[in-house]
Amino acid sequence: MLVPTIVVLSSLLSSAFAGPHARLKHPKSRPPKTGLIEVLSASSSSNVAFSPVSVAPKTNIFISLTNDEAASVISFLHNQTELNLTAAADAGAWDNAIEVVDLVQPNKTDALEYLDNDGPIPARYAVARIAFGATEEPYLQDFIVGPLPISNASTYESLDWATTSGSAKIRNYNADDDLLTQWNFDVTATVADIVLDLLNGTATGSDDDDFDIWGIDPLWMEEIDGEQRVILWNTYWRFPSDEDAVFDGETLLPQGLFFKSDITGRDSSKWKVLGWLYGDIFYSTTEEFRNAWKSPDFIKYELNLPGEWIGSDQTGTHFPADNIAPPVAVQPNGQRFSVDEEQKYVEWMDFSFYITFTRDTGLRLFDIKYKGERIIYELGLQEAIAHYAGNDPVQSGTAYMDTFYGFGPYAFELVPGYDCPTYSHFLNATFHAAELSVTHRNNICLFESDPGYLMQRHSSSNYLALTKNIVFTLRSVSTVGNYDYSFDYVFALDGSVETIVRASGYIQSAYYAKNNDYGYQVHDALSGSMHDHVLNWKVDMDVLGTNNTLVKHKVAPAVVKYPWANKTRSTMRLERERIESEDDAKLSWAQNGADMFLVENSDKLNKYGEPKGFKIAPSRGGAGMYLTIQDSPNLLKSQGFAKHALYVTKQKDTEVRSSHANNDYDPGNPIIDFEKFFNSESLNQTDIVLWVNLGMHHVPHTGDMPNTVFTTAQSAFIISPHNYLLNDASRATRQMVRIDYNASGVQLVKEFGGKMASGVVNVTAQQPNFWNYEGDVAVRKFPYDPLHPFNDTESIV
Ligand SMILES: *[C@@H]1O[C@H](CO)[C@@H](O)[C@H](O)[C@H]1NC(C)=O
Ligand SMILES: *[C@@H]1O[C@H](CO)[C@@H](O)[C@H](O)[C@H]1NC(C)=O
Ligand SMILES: *[C@@H]1O[C@H](CO)[C@@H](O)[C@H](O)[C@H]1NC(C)=O
Ligand SMILES: *[C@@H]1O[C@H](CO)[C@@H](O)[C@H](O)[C@H]1NC(C)=O
Ligand SMILES: *[C@@H]1O[C@H](CO)[C@@H](O)[C@H](O)[C@H]1NC(C)=O
Ligand SMILES: *[C@@H]1O[C@H](CO)[C@@H](O)[C@H](O)[C@H]1NC(C)=O
Ligand SMILES: *[C@@H]1O[C@H](CO)[C@@H](O)[C@H](O)[C@H]1NC(C)=O
Ligand SMILES: *[C@@H]1O[C@H](CO)[C@@H](O)[C@H](O)[C@H]1NC(C)=O
Ligand SMILES: *[C@@H]1O[C@H](CO)[C@@H](O)[C@H](O)[C@H]1NC(C)=O
Ligand SMILES: *[C@@H]1O[C@H](CO)[C@@H](O)[C@H](O)[C@H]1NC(C)=O
Ligand SMILES: *[C@@H]1O[C@H](CO)[C@@H](O)[C@H](O)[C@H]1NC(C)=O
Ligand SMILES: *[C@@H]1O[C@H](CO)[C@@H](O)[C@H](O)[C@H]1NC(C)=O
Ligand SMILES: [Cu+2]
Repeated sequence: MLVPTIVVLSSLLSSAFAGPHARLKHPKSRPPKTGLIEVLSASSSSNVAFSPVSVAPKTNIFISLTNDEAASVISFLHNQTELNLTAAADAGAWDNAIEVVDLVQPNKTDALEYLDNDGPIPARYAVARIAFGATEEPYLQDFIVGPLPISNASTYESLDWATTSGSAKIRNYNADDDLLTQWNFDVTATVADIVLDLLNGTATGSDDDDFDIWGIDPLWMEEIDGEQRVILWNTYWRFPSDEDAVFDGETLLPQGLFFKSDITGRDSSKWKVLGWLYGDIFYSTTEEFRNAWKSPDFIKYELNLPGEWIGSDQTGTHFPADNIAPPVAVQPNGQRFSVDEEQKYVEWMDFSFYITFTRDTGLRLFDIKYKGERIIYELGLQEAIAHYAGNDPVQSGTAYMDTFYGFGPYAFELVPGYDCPTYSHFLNATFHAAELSVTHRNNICLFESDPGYLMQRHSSSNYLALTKNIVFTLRSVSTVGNYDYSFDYVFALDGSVETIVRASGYIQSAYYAKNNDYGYQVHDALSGSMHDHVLNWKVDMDVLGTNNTLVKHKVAPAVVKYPWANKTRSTMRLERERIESEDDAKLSWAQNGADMFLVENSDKLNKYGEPKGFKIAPSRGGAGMYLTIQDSPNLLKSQGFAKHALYVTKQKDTEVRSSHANNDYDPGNPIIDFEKFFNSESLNQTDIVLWVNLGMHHVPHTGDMPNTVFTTAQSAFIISPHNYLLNDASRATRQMVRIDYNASGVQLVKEFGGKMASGVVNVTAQQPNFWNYEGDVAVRKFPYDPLHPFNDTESIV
């Protein structure tokens, strides 16, 4: 294909002051050269056909376990008689069973040897998370299994070196789901008349129950009579009514009645009810509660009932002209990035990277290269906290650590035309849990788009120079229970990489009674329970090698005496500081954006003597980056990564993640306590890792009903070249135009070989077919029968 040539006009005399752009005080307008004829011909472009299929330069050593690998690990473990495993499909609370199998990412030194120095390919290892139920003291433990493929050389051992506690084991104080469900019904039965009177419904375990019963997460440990007891506060949630049944808005239907249980041990006959709460009044026995309820001055509160308000369908008078199709994006002349689907490797413009996917944290990126140089070794979510508050114990006691539930299992298929442009390139992802390998079809999308503003523009009375802004996005969305987290990694032509999280879905709300200090009333008997979201990312940057330093360049007020003035002057100046020790490495974004944080390689100077680096900065949201509650009684020692906006530590193969999916079982004795990463090590020109938080203080208001909207519920950070190149890298794009003009009109249109979209696009043919939505594919691993997958749209953790 020929690149279109440039419009050439015969030149006319120029006028320095003409047109609407003569607004500079002292315009330095140079007349265009007379007689100029500018032709950029097709020969200036390479006409080699672009291939949207690439071949990864190296095997993706980070790629998820294959189904066969997972199956062989599971088979291998079942052969270890001392583990006494039961097939997950048959396992109950008193059995040992494999919960999750995933890749142990290779150690960085081995990975770099392979990637950079033609070293050997690192051996693959799996982690198997096993629930040990066949004991009075149930626990979970991670084992490292390998090398893969399984051979006589393969072994398994506790994955202790990837912990800070020294042991990959954690106690499970809540192993008996079935007993707990029965317990809840039994407790409710003792007050069935009161529940019917106050809440107008029943919870007995039958199909026509009105209420679901659940409560705090994580469980509490409380010292009672000198003994550590396991405490659960529960509340009643109403099921959405039949007519609204498709909407799972149960978290909008808290009922305001709470009970406290001591559920210590595995014998539920020894469990106890420790009290009731209604209308902000605590009753320490069921009898006390009953007597109060019988008394004439007992105050009853309004019912929080389901209805149309729970649904998210279009409602009310629609907007004018809204029956007309809105604009759509198209990719008129084909895909401009390339993908190696098998290796999950992507190239776009100056960037390349590898993708992987895990059960705990979903999508992750490795070896992000820019202009052929690695800039980020690893970029991925670590943990997502949602910490609530309220006048009731369930809201006060809720602090989800969502990797416990996992981002992988809930990263469902995306909908073209809605989640991603119809022309997106979709990828599948697989995770292995409960001895199933589940493939989410089309749950990752890649697409280029025009963000709707230019990369660059300038104009004078003589010319305009305009550069298009085309960005490349990698997206996946995880619906963890009531919330939908959308994750974007956005690459830009100027060398920036932006990490964005957005939240939508149903809020978890609170009963309204006496709850005004913890949120707004958002429906008849409902309070939007205030909460903090903190999502932690590992950002292992490598700027021109692994020896890097985090520096803080302060935009600081100063009073300065200059030789050219007799009086001092109030001014500002640039103050450079180095973060040279882990002792100084718990950081926050300065007020008024006064601190610029840069990851630089102090040994690699540009030609002006400035170290080459990348800046890291918040780029969206900014309504909260760390927990308001700095000493959470729910999270205890598991919130170490969420107390500041960002952290920097020395890279260690033993410090792989800032959190662990099993910390939630016993947050006071976590497997990984991030605080323990800090031990005064030098951060001066060494391999450093940034741990960056995104989030928000979410105080839901009526605009969150029935679902939170992405527009305000978003947060992001951006990494961008800083004295790294000698100019703005986006100058390399051809998608720009210069228009020279004077009072006689346009004198020159200069283009650079970029094509305007051409041809006819049949947008009808691009309409998505929503009937193609298929859900997941699952393959049972034990016994393993890869030829008989089955469909399962239910999430499996
Ligand atoms: C505009 O520029 C052209 C080319 O230099 C020149 O011929 C023409 O006279 C100019 N017009 C005015 C109004 O200056
Ligand atoms: C486990 O044992 C079974 C039966 O002895 C054998 O067929 C299978 O190959 C073994 N699996 C592994 C991974 O060693
Ligand atoms: C093995 O597990 C079963 C339950 O699956 C249990 O009954 C049995 O006692 C366990 N055996 C040993 C030796 O722990
Ligand atoms: C594994 O060990 C068995 C028994 O010792 C032996 O027969 C077999 O050849 C070995 N396999 C490999 C791959 O070394
Ligand atoms: C209570 O429930 C009954 C049966 O479902 C229903 O008929 C009645 O309208 C409800 N009362 C209130 C106040 O909602
Ligand atoms: C995704 O999975 C489906 C179903 O297994 C398969 O047909 C399709 O080829 C896969 N797509 C990619 C890009 O791997
Ligand atoms: C990093 O710095 C250390 C000493 O500060 C030096 O020994 C090492 O060679 C450097 N590594 C690289 C890759 O430059
Ligand atoms: C400072 O003040 C003295 C006395 O008024 C004057 O001579 C001198 O020029 C001043 N210096 C500057 C830098 O303005
Ligand atoms: C990876 O690093 C850990 C911690 O240093 C070490 O215990 C482990 O053996 C290493 N793994 C491999 C495959 O070398
Ligand atoms: C930190 O590294 C820089 C650049 O290599 C060096 O100039 C400086 O002396 C180092 N600081 C310390 C405390 O070692
Ligand atoms: C556009 O596509 C639609 C749907 O595929 C098709 O029915 C229609 O004929 C196409 N129109 C043109 C002009 O090609
Ligand atoms: C999975 O679902 C597809 C589409 O509904 C259906 O054609 C296929 O038979 C199902 N496969 C199994 C094993 O149920
Ligand atoms: Cu929220």
